Amino acid sequence: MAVELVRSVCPHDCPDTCAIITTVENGEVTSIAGDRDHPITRGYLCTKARFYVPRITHADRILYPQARVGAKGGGGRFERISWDEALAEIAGRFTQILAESGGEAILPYSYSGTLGLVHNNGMDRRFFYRLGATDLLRTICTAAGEAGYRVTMGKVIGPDPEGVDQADLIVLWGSNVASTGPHLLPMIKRARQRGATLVCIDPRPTRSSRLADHHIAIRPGTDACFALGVMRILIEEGLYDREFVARNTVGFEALAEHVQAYTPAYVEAETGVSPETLLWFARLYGRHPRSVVRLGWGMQRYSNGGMAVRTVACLPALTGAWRHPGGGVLISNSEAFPINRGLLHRPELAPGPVRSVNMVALGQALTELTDPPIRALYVYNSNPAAVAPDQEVVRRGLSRPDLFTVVHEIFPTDTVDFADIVLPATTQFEQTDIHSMMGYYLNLNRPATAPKGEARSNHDTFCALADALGFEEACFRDSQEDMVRQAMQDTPHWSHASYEELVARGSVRAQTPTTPYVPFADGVFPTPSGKIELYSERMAAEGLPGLPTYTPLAERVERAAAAPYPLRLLSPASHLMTSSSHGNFAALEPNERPWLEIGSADAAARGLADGDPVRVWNDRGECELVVKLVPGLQPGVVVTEKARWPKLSPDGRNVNATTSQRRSDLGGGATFHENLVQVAASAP
Ligand SMILES: Nc1nc2c(c(=O)[nH]1)N[C@H]1C(S)=C(S)[C@@H](COP(=O)(O)OP(=O)(O)OC[C@H]3O[C@@H](n4cnc5c(=O)[nH]c(N)nc54)[C@H](O)[C@@H]3O)O[C@H]1N2
Ligand SMILES: Nc1nc2c(c(=O)[nH]1)N[C@H]1C(S)=C(S)[C@@H](COP(=O)(O)OP(=O)(O)OC[C@H]3O[C@@H](n4cnc5c(=O)[nH]c(N)nc54)[C@H](O)[C@@H]3O)O[C@H]1N2
Ligand code: SF4
Ligand SMILES: [Mo]
Repeated sequence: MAVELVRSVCPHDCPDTCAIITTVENGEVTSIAGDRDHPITRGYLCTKARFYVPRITHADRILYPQARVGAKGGGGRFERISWDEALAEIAGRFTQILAESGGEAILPYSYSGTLGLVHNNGMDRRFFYRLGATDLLRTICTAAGEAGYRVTMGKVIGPDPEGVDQADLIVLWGSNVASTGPHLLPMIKRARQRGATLVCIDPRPTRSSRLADHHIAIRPGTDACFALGVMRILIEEGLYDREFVARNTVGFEALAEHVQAYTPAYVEAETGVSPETLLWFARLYGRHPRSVVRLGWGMQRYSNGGMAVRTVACLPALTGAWRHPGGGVLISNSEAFPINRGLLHRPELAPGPVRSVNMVALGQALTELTDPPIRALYVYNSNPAAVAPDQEVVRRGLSRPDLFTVVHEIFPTDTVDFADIVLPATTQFEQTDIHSMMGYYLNLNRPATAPKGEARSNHDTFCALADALGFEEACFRDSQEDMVRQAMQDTPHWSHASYEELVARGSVRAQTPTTPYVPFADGVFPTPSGKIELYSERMAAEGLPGLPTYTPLAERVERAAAAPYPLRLLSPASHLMTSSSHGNFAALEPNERPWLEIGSADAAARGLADGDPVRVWNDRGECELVVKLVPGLQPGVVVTEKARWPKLSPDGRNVNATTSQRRSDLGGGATFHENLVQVAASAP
């Protein structure tokens, strides 16, 4: 028997980007394991990894191109067609639309099916630029927080994750790493063995809060208020690093004045956190400058989310946490050591300026946009019928008989049900790709097995479509390997890396003077002023608050008994899925149901017991869930998971039937957690 070990990378939307060793026997993948030698993976893969091998040969996989016959949206059937027929149909429809309405009548829709640079950041971008298609603003996940973080720090650059174990204080702030980025846990454990304290700031109990020394159950959407209250105490009690502040920040005097409004009483009224807890946390934070705040994306999925991140990002500037390895605020390192995106994307292929559509507002784009209306939608790496907000409107758009929809997928998702043409996609084990891991590493994925059926990768499909449309530019003939090389070409931090070295070692680390690297040690910050901006002139020039400021949520809870929607429904990441990916596997797990976590008082007020089916609704829509009593959950807050497969749910919908297309204050991000609903027992 021929046994081979191949290096793979987990492609799913997870900061950990595990380095995987794949065992291949007689050409088929038989098992996977985390790479023991990788300093971050350290041989561990999370619980979701058990789905990865069965996915490859699963009976439900889409293996051939298909064309829809009959109704859109689940009622129709699909018939097998050849790749040549599929490509000719797509090229023909696109050519007609280009001639009649222009490229802007075509909308790509993609996000995080794979995070690979080749299959999510390469030929696809070239293709849609060349077509002159409407530009998709990919805002559904991190846009608000990244925009907010940039205001304070200039770029999305944070501490080196490999320094986290040197911290004396670790704060998990709106971040459930035990589910959503578990490779931080061993680092946290090492820090705690040295005596570090772990605090979790999250409205609900989570797997992560259960590991923490202290859990601060903040009211959703009020983090900026809490952080400003902390700053007030730090300044009042002199618990800040005067020298660091003087040398590296702008706006301290104005901030010191401004935070006077954030009294403990006001903070308690807004956040629900008592003055004692506020004081305790502020002193803990102020007395432990060797600290890291691991900021998750949960707290920025609100109308005030950009400012919330901008505000929390000011905290380490006061204590000087940036001086220490691993210290500061760690939200992402996506801009720390950039790869050559320009060479991958080739924006110069565009025929001219084009309009943009924010992906959060897909529903509006498909139902309201004119001049030209969207006539063709091309979906890859995404499952909008499950993940996009305001699901009823999205479905209305996807159901339009005059919309030509292509969906390139591995599994028959809800979105596939709306396709005119379905294309079969490869899994990660059938393609070459390169992945950024936590900003600090590039990991190479090599094909372990031949594509199943007639599956084709995103890269190969866009090359074939470019050919069918007669695009003559040489860049449409680049191979997957060419793309890997181009990603590293002419980049300051990756010039030491080569394709050959990646093949030999699987992974390379960015060139940094030290490990862990301490960013900003030179005192230069990539903001307009060159310093950490406690006050931002640019924000003020845009008519926004120049100082970090708390603005209550737009979708406000009315505390009156007659309020129609008195509960805030959070829908964060589940433990067993990655967004909607693996939803078809998770649904088969014992005891797995679409849960609604609810606290004792809110359940009692509605006569609900554990396991009861409930209806959850607001003006936008409704979905059916099953009660899971969580006695420790604060009143007024209910929780479900972000993206179960609607078609595997009791009423064919998921939580996104209730979420809104409202955009955040900065960055045009999604506001999934802002969602107000009512809950009642389902009619029997
Ligand atoms: N297992 C698993 N892992 C995943 C994913 C998955 O679906 N499943 N998804 C991946 C993706 S796409 C992403 S973006 C990341 C997301 O992972 P995270 O960054 O952890 O983000 P969320 O899951 O949205 O929310 C994290 C926490 O924020 C809390 N939260 C909600 N509102 C607030 C608030 O106002 N303030 C505070 N302080 N906390 C709040 C939620 O209760 C939740 O526990 O995880 C990735 N990893
Ligand atoms: N209510 C609520 N909704 C949310 C969120 C929330 O917090 N609450 N979070 C949002 C967040 S953070 C995110 S990132 C989005 C994620 O939303 P999406 O980006 O849509 O991610 P997935 O749900 O994982 O769907 C990805 C799809 O791509 C397919 N795929 C995988 N690999 C490939 C490939 O190589 N080629 C092709 N063509 N397809 C492939 C997978 O089979 C899967 O169906 O969801 C958002 N939705
Ligand atoms: S989902 Fe995250 S932790 Fe799990 S295997 Fe993939 S990269 Fe690793
Ligand atoms: Mo995300």
